[in-house]
Amino acid sequence: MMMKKSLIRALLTATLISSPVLASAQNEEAKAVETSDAWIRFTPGTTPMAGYFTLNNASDRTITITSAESADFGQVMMHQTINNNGQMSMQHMGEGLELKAGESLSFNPGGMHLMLMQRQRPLSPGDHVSVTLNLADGAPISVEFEVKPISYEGP
Ligand SMILES: [Cu+2]
Repeated sequence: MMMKKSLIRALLTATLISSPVLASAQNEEAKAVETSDAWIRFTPGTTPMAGYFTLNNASDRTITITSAESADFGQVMMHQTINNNGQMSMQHMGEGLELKAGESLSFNPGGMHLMLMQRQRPLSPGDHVSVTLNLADGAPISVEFEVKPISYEGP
């Protein structure tokens, strides 16, 4: 009986420790911002790659993403694809991306994307890349991306 109880307690503790909610409990802002469907479209060689994901601000206040960075890339920028009469170009999004309370935002092919430049190690489809989103007010948010084949169209 005693052994059973302690086993259950150990299992409960293990579950709690691995919970992402508790892991970010020290950081209310990160806890309230959810990211999902994070993927990177693979490109060969040293060509920059684009990263896509969805952000959901479940908190009760506006957050501002000021920049993004990754140990696997020399530079990460937030870009917006612009379609000017069929002429596609990209624009740096500047100093801050604001997300109001309760708002969701998707980075998608043809729209906003993370421009991942100067890769620091060889990457292949199936690899995982961690990107940090820096906030104007609050601790940074870490997002795990999966590298997908060139032909991948999105989740
Ligand atoms: Cu770009």
